[in-house]
Amino acid sequence: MTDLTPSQTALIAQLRALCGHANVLTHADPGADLSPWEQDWRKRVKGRALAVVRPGNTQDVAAVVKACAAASTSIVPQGGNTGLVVGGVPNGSGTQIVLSMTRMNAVRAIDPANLTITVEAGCVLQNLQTAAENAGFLFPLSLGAEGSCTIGGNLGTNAGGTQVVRYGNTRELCLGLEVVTAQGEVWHGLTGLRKDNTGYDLRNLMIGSEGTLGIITAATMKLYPLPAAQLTAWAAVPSMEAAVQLLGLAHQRLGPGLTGFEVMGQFALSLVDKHYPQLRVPLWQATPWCVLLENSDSESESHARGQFEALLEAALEAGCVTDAVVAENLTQAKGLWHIRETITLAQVQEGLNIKHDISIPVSRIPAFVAETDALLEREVPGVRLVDFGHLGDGNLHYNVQAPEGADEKAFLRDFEDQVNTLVFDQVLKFKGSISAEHGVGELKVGKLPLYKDPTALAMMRAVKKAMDPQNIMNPGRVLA
Ligand code: FAD
Ligand code: 2HG
Ligand code: ZN
Repeated sequence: MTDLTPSQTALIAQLRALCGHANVLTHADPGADLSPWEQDWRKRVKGRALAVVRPGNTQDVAAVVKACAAASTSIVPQGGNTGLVVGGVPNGSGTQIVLSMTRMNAVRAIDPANLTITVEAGCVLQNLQTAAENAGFLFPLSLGAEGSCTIGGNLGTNAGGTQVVRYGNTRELCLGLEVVTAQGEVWHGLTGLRKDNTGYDLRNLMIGSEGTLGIITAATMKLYPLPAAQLTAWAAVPSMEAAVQLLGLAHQRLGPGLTGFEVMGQFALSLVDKHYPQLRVPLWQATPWCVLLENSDSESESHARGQFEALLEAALEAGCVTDAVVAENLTQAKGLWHIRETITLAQVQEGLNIKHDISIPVSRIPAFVAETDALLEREVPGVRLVDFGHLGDGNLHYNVQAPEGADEKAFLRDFEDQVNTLVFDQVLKFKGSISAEHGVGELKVGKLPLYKDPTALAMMRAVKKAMDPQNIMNPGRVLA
């Protein structure tokens, strides 16, 4: 620890006294490797932490925050470190604490009559889903990173995923929070109430704040009855207009049974086919777009199948579907969903890329895609578009891959800003948002003021100043 200041050395000693020596990791430790906490998932940024602190309970979190506040040391909360916008890793200064929440992973309570589950923030999403299922309930939040992301990170980013069309974002699934404030005080907000009009909605202020207002230590989340049947279909559609038409039909015919509606462009699926041929992607070669739909039914499998077949027949007749397969069983359904979830990994295999996680009113998505594709091809000849996402929510992952054979680092250096500006200007024109579900983090912090309503930004700054006047909570993320 020779290059630390005396006050940093004293802080680390204090944190070790609070959380236990083994739960405070530093670069000076023998054989230390802090890169799992310092490197972001996309390998866009590698920061350097003063220390990684792993508290075991809420009182420890509060004490750590008080100690850091007294030492004017900033804190980066971290869950599973699967975030895609560089929000959960430290900056390069070597002065920030990473507060890793993964030791706080207990399921505290399940209340079957209230349809709620209370968990600690470091609980891995998949473990939360399993705990709910073991108690006979559904916890519907579902995303590709569910094996390692935590509910604290899901709340921090207000994650979306593949069931939003029916159940909403993480925000809609949360009833109460326990939070440690930037002053190290504990807000006991685990109410589990569905109605509470006693003033400002602090819960919703914390959700989606990306660790910039405080630390979520536990949450009370909604549970739902397990569906009697869940059926999945994979459909080839001739155009984005046809995909939107199919969505309308699916809403009409399935009502609340429509629990998933994903669109996948041909190039996105070709990457899965190229890098994961064992997954056997269906129907992709003969069509520009495929759609993955899910029908959840509270009656029976045969009822769900009947509804699904009638929907697909109507869609074939209307010409918005050209071919389709319905999964015969759960294993086949999981296989189809696995293909969809593998697009992100296939894109990583193909090389560094530029991500745009955008939302546009569903009705305007076909025009957005046609116009923006043409503009990009004109500006960056040969550019490859990895276009897929949660069409049911008006959320596209409009990702941009370097032209075939191009040097990907040079591509990012030379084109990232230009491509972002082009796409975000289009998003503004179509009255959309530059972040639908991944958040702002550090990657979009410079762009936010250009695309967010100035009055909204001013209110956000006022909230941040009031709640974190020392600016120690994840500084430089969301707001510059
Ligand atoms: P981290 O990455 O550790 O942190 C994310 C942010 O939350 C950071 O700003 C961090 O400071 C803050 N944070 C973490 N814990 C807390 C806490 N306890 N209190 C306060 N702030 C906290 N996102 C979607 O919305 N939909 C998807 O479909 C989706 N799919 C994905 C697929 C893959 C393969 C990957 C790698 C990511 C995907 N994501 C998706 C990104 C998504 O944001 C994360 O997977 C998840 O929500 C982040 O959880 P985490 O625990 O990993 O958080
Ligand atoms: C998904 O929907 C995730 O799979 C990741 O949000 C999207 O890789 C992406 O751009
Ligand atoms: Zn997504």
